[in-house]
Amino acid sequence: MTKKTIEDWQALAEKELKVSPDTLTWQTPEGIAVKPLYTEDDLQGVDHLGSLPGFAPFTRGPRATMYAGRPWTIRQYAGFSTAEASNAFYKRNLAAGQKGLSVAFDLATHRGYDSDHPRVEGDVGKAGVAIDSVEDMKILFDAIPLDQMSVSMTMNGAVIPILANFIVAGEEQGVSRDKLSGTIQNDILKEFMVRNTYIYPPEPSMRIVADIIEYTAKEMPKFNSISISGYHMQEAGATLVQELAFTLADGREYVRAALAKGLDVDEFAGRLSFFFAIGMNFFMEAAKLRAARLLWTRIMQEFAPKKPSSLMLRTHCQTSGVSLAEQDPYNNIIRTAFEAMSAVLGGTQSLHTNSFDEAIALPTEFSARIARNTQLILQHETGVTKVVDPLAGSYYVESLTKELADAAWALIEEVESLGGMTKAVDEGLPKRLIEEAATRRQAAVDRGEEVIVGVNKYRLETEDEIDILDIDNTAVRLSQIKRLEETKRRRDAKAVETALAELTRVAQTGEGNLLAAAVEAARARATVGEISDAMRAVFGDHSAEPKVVSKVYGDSYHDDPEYQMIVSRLSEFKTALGAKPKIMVAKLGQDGHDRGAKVISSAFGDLGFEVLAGPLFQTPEEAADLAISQKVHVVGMSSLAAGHKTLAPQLVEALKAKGADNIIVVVGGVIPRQDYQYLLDHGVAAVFGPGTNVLEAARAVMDLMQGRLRNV
Ligand code: MLC
Ligand code: 5AD
Repeated sequence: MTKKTIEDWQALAEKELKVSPDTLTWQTPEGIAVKPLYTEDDLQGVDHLGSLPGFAPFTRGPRATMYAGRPWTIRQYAGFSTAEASNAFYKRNLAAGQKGLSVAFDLATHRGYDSDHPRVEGDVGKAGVAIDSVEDMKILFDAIPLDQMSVSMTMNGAVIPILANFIVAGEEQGVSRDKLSGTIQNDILKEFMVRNTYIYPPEPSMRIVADIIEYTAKEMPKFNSISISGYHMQEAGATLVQELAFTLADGREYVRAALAKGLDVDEFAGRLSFFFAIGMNFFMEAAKLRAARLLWTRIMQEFAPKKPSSLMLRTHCQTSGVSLAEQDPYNNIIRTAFEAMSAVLGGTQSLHTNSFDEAIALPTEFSARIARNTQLILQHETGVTKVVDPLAGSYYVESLTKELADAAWALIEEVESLGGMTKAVDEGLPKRLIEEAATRRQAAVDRGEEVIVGVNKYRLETEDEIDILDIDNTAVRLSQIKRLEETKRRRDAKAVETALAELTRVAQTGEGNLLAAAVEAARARATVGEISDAMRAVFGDHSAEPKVVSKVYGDSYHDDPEYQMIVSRLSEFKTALGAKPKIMVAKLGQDGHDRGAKVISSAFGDLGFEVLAGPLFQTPEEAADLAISQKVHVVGMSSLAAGHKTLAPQLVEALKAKGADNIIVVVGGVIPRQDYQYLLDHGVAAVFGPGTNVLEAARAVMDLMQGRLRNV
């Protein structure tokens, strides 16, 4: 048989298709052209081929034997309500096959507020567990031996008091800090870009990161000092190239900050760790992890480390939350299983699989079981653990690995030309690029160009309700306040005062280590809020000016008649109102997840609304004042952290009390159907759940405005 050439294939394909096979090329959001066929020609110029797992540049994995030697850690992120409830949940999960812990804290804790603070009434115990002091931390790990169990803690804002509490909880369990194993997220740059649970401005925040790297390098050899995270970038809408580039550029910035403290690169580099999201682009996600390891080695070589482990990227992965839908929610089990398989083929060290009720609420016992079992089945039944890096040598995956690495490297160089990631974040480059990508994607989904089964295609006529976890936020708050009071009563007030004064001094002078000082304060039972405030006194609070991208959503629609109809209806409104219809998009409480708010602001702006993007972290009272002073017609409250049942009625009441009940309140975001009627009964005019098409939301808001106009 004569060997066929690519031209032969082209000709045959054209005969099959009746058009050129080039028409099958898929332009991904990354700007990568994925062809229908890859051959050995595509391996030309791929120079990482031939490397072996366990050796630099680690494309094939950081360990020589990978899962054949030891499977990845099944590490489910969880936390809700009180320390008692979360501790019991952890123990049940560990008994059922989970291998590592991963703590989700509530937003009050994230932002350095104790549970009795008036700004956090809607947030306590909602999106994670409430921790106010060592007393709570000890309960959280009760009967969980901290010398054996590795614990990840997702904490960035209040990272100093939380890590200090963990160290003291270990101590009081009889485990000295050198024996503690685990990871602290401690990645503040991405908070300024996308996740928004920062407290202090960038400069002191970077000192905090470096102090933690220093302290753990010297005192906690088994503890990973940071989890440099791209996950939240993808959740916020970033393309995979953006996620890859900005995460690695963040990593480089942290290395520089640690070196500036006088550390030797080999003292800390082996304990830097990473965290990526794994979405639905199956092969590209696996290739992304391979490319990440390749590029990290390249970046670290600049710092000339001597230990091979200093060049090695180890990572946790979580399946994508944003890829999951509220509609037909059992589809999410299938999505998560594919994403998990992709993370594993990419060589992750640790994995969280999301629960199918993700788009609606926190996991229930049942949905958490399915999520965990997805990993157990992968590990025990599919055979994927038996062979190291099974995708190696695939024409497509190898070439994609290189393409992703090249594209990300170009973006990393762009960041470098701005002076590094802190500067780029200051200038807003990553945030802007990510928000543009998010808005473009929303338009693609709304237009049905990107198919989501059960949402914009094959949608069910009627949806069955599913059981969800609902947390009695008031009960949690009251029990937290009770323990806070007890702790304060029992402690030596003088010792607390002295320790907090010392922490403030360390913050002020730049001498000494913030974490070391906070450990003393935590031991004396200073609270998370007090320790945060002792630094707030010097560092101040960070506040960000919300900026909204424009013309991205609108441009995707060009001259689409449906879109134009809304635009012209809005301009008729303008004539009737004597002003542009004005909407304020509000974020209340400590919920910093603002992708939805940003996308809505941007798209509504393009349609012709005047949009006021409210600042993050407002109280209902503050939002009402702003809405009234800015003369808005509508307030759209975006809620993703489960505070809606407390905060939306308070907003309605605040407007009413100020004589502004003519302002329409609508609520959008992660709102379970079970809560719609409650919100409507409390004065909310409409609720837009996950998966709402933006044009439909705009039409609904206009209908509401029209109704009010008629009533005037
Ligand atoms: C591993 N080991 C092996 C081996 N593979 N030994 C022999 N043969 C093999 N094949 C050893 C390792 O060297 C290590 O020991 C030990 O086994 C554990 O393996 P690991 O690969 O390091 O896994 P793990 O301990 O699970 O650590 C993974 C990690 C870490 C490095 C990625 O940082 C981590 O657990 N991250 C989790 C982060 C997380 O859960 N984040 C949640 C974010 S949720 P040794 O001694 O070398 O350590 C979020 C959402 C939100 O952020 O709220 O926004
Ligand atoms: N418990 C379990 N999972 C959580 N997530 C966030 N908070 C919790 C929690 N308390 C997950 C969701 C979300 C991602 C950021 O982390 O999957 O999308």
